[in-house]
Amino acid sequence: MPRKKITNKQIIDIFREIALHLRAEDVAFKPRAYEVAAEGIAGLSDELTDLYKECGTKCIDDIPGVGKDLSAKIEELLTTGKLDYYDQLKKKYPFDMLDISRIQDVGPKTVFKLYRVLKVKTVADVERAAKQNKIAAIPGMGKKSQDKILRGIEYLKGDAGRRIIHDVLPFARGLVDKLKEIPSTIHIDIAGSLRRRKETIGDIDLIATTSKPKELVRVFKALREVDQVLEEGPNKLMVRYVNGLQGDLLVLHPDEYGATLVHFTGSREHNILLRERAKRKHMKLSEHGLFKGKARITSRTEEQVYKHLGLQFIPPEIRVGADEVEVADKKKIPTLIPYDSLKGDLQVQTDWSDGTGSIEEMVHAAREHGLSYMAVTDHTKGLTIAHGLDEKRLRQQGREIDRLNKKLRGFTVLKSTECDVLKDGRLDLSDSTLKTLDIVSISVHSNTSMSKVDMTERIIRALKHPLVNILFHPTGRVVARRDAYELNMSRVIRACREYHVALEVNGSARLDLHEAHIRQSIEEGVNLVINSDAHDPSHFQNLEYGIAQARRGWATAADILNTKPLKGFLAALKK
Ligand code: DGT
Ligand code: CA
Ligand code: CA
Ligand code: ZN
Repeated sequence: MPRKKITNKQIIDIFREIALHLRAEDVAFKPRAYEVAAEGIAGLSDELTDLYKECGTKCIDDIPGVGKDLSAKIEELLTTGKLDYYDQLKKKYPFDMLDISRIQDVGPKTVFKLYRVLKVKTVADVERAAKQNKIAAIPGMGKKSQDKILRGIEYLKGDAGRRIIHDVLPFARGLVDKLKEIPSTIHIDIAGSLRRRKETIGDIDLIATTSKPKELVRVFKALREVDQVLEEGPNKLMVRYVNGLQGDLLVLHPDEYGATLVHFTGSREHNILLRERAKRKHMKLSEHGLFKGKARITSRTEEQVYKHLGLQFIPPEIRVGADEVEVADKKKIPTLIPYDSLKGDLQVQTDWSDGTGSIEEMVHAAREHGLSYMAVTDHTKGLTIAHGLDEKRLRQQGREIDRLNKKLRGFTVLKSTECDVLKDGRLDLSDSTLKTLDIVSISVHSNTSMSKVDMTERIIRALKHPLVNILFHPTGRVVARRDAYELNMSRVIRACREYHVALEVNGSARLDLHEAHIRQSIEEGVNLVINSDAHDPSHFQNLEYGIAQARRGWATAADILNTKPLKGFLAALKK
């Protein structure tokens, strides 16, 4: 009998914490399995307890990325409310591994060390220890690390409560789908930062119109995703969801839907620009509608609102309050790259290194995502933690890809690599090996705290290499977790143009390039690609976030090389 209902969020946190412990102990492969399963669960719109009630173990096995071993652990959590393995772990290591390791550059091993030496159990303990200069005194840490940790803690505080979009969008779509099923619902849309596809989301904003407001509110409150109603007004509800996020639901009149959707999509800064513009045209724009004097100007759709204001339609992703209104005034907003327009993915890891899927499994998943080509980019030997490939295994993999391509119809696997850029800018593989590949992609994974000048020189040296085609996750940042390394991006971008190297827009939790650099790259005429950085068959969904990121950087389909079919793509990539 279940002792208490366990939420998806709790299971996710337990798995993520276990993964960190396993990483601290250098256990191979297993940590990844826990992380992938946690991501799979994060993508569910239903609570596992409910799913389990409906269809038992089968529903658990259906979660993307969950294998046999972990499926049994999930079942244990669902039926008993706890996990013996985890409880043992916590008894032995009673500190907040998950929280402390959220501090930038504090890996699981450092957390262990801090606990062993200082007996710190929480982020607050770590902060106190740092302020008392105790971390600087630990051998191998020093004042620099201590300052970094303090900065990291500040960073965390600033971002508290926000979630990465990957964990929020699938959940919100689940809500929308359920509210759409009510026959009296006319519109139901995601608004706010989530509609703008920001990297992190503070709360989920939903707006709806309906012929039966009471019915909508009743159904919404009864959804199993809704944990608690925090506030209830005549047309507005504020709730807490089972995943810990807050959300607003607004129920509106259909005549002003366009104006209200504009308002609640934001951003605040964009809204201010629109309002100023309305004023100059002797109109008034608010959440209640668009008015000229006392007269309401019909604004059923957002398109109508922008049109009345004499503006070209502005896609939500670029409503940031910068120059978008000015550009829309001149009708110069480009057609942003459409979702679902990618034909290939140039960064896919497999079980040859730290991925969970075989090459064939990844091909299968890529096809299901509508792709017709994919590059296999396992890590190289420098990255021992990810079981990087040496020359011999890479050639062996090449032969397997040849065999596979002979079998495949309408799909091509490209031989590639995520070749590590060494500390001095040389590459981790020999030229003779790189020559056997279709595409050479490179990235930085180690020695990331170099000076800005050194890091820039290091990367530019690698870009100069005549065989290099793509620079992966160029700045090293991970959203809400890790800052970019010190880097002169303007110089990197110019070097990419000079040496004809494409920059990656990475759709995983990295979301690296930053949108400002995407825009800058496009202006400088640098080629871009959007990749999933998949480490599991379920990760091709990252492509959507990569596209969102590219749209936020004003990219059109023409700016993104992998919108082209294979032949055109390879021709454009070629030196
Ligand atoms: P978040 O939730 O922090 O990720 O960011 P948003 O943009 O979703 O912010 P939120 O949820 O507070 O409000 C949703 C939208 O509603 C926001 O983008 C613009 C609009 N809005 C809300 N409050 C205000 C306000 O006080 N002034 C203006 N101009 N707009 C507002
Ligand atoms: Ca919001
Ligand atoms: Ca809100
Ligand atoms: Zn990897």
